[in-house]
Amino acid sequence: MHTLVMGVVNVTPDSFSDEGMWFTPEAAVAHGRELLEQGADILDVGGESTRPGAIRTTEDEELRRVIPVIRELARSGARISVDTMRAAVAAQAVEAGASIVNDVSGGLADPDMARVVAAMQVPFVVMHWRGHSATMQSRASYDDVVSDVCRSLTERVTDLCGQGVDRDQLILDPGFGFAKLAEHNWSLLAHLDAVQSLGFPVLVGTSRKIFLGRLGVPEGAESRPPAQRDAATAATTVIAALAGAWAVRVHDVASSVDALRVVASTEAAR
Ligand code: PMM
Repeated sequence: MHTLVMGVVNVTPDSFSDEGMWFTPEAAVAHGRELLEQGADILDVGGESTRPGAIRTTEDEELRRVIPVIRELARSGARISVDTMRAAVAAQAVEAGASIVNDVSGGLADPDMARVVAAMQVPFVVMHWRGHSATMQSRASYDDVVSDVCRSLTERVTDLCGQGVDRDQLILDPGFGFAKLAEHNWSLLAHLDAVQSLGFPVLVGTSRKIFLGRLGVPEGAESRPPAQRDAATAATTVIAALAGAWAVRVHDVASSVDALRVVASTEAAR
């Protein structure tokens, strides 16, 4: 089965990776349509920035940002995931047409999330998470990042299933950049097979993240700006696809769609 492309539609003024370029609902909808034309299989609509150090958005503001965008994009037939840590936002988003809930906290940030997701019976992305963005980088310490992340994800699965979520709803994500240093991100990328072996679909979200912005940059020099990290992102898409990932979450859809064409053509010639 080929890897899907989930295009990012951030309706935020401060997302690190696209600097709030799609902040108005009209701009976000137009951007979502453009990503669909470029070959996105899913659009991931989010209204709260999770960049390292970010302060939380209120629930009302999050709803105000994402619901009109989801409603409009769903009307044109797009498969939509909502990127939220709030159960109330997840519920209203699904009502407005989203069919996947993508929670970077894996149900930890909101005690109601598991119940709501269980009741709605939609796929639920459970990402490895160690606390909110304001403080997460102080928690980037692991004995062995690959086995620690796999163990935490397994614990989340047990907890969520205990709260009524069906195993078949779950998609796992190792959480690149969330309480992770560059070395942790590279280890996880190198050992995606360990995450795959947990037996769930895997989502990989490396797109434009800071560890890619450090590539080829001397120590002490500025990282490359996010928009100059797309070739590196496409390379991680190839690695994810070869490891059997269910989907990649990317900002620049066109380059990852092309990267996946390379993988498919090579596989077909074997
Ligand atoms: N990364 C971001 C936001 N949401 N969701 C999942 N499942 N996995 C991720 O890695 C992830 C995410 C942060 O990136 P952005 O600010 O560019 O959206």
